Amino acid sequence: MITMNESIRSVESLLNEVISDNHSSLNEAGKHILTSGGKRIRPYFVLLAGTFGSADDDTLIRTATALEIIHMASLVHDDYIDNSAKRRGVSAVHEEWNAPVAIQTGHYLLASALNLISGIDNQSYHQYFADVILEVCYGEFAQMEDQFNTAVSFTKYLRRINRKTAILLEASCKLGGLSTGAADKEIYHLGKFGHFMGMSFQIIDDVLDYTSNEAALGKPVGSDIRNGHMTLPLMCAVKHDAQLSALLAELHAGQSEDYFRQVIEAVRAAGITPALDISAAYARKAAAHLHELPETPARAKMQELLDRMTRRTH
Ligand code: 2DE
Ligand code: MG
Ligand code: MG
Ligand code: MG
Ligand code: MG
Repeated sequence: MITMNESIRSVESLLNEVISDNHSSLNEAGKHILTSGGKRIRPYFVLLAGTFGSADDDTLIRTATALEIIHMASLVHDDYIDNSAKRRGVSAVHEEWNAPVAIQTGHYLLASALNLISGIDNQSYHQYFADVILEVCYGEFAQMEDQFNTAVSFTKYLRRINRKTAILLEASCKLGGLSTGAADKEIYHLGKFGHFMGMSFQIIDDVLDYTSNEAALGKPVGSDIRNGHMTLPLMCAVKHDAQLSALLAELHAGQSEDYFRQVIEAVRAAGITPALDISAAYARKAAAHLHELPETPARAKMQELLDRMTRRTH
């Protein structure tokens, strides 16, 4: 079995190989997102989870690379949908080029990922990837349906973030185990770990949208409420602040900057601590599943990444 560093390099070179073809603008837009400094979280977890089994490096590398490309595709489309001009400190594809290039780049990346997966001779893999991509799309649809719906429930919010974010991290951990023939019980705990980490992670993302700033985060802040997305910090704040509920009755897309500033202030005051508590509870659940796995260096690394991801402040 190849080492972790070798595996990371293999993923990186496969990413470069896949995202280079003869269509120059697609190629450039693909490279733009590829080189914008992503943390490669999903590939990392595929590779770490892969250490719990022992076989087939090729499947593992393909899986890690494909999941990163699917993630990249979803971000290119997400930034266009969210009208978000920046990602990782550089301009989003629809901003650097235009909307048609962003739409096409997302499709191109998604097709490239599927092309990679088709090289894995296992029908259940293909089905699993299709299911994951469908869930991400359903999560995004659910979010669209609930846009500007200030009465959306906690349950719906949790279901939505599971679909749009946690499912891909769950898949990363589970597929790492599946690719290398880990025991069923280990695959189960890897999947649960990924799921709970993903829930914690997206709640932090939703908190940072209220608390951080563009320079630190590399993407615009305050965009969820401007786009009419009700997230956990807002939902928690509403429970404690009757004035905020009254304010939300006036929420619509064209509201004034002063209005959005008032909402953001109210959420900062009452919604952050409870949302972070819920995120921390998910991180603890993730850690509990991690501790059901054999105590290895990879497990320690996964714990370290969990801590870093779920305690980040920007
Ligand atoms: C990020 O949420 C969620 C990303 C999922 C986007 C899925 C789309 C469906 P955020 P940030 C667009 C298409 C799927 C494909 C092509 C696989 O809170 O704050 O908007 O980073 O993330 O913008
Ligand atoms: Mg977004
Ligand atoms: Mg979005
Ligand atoms: Mg599309
Ligand atoms: Mg966000």
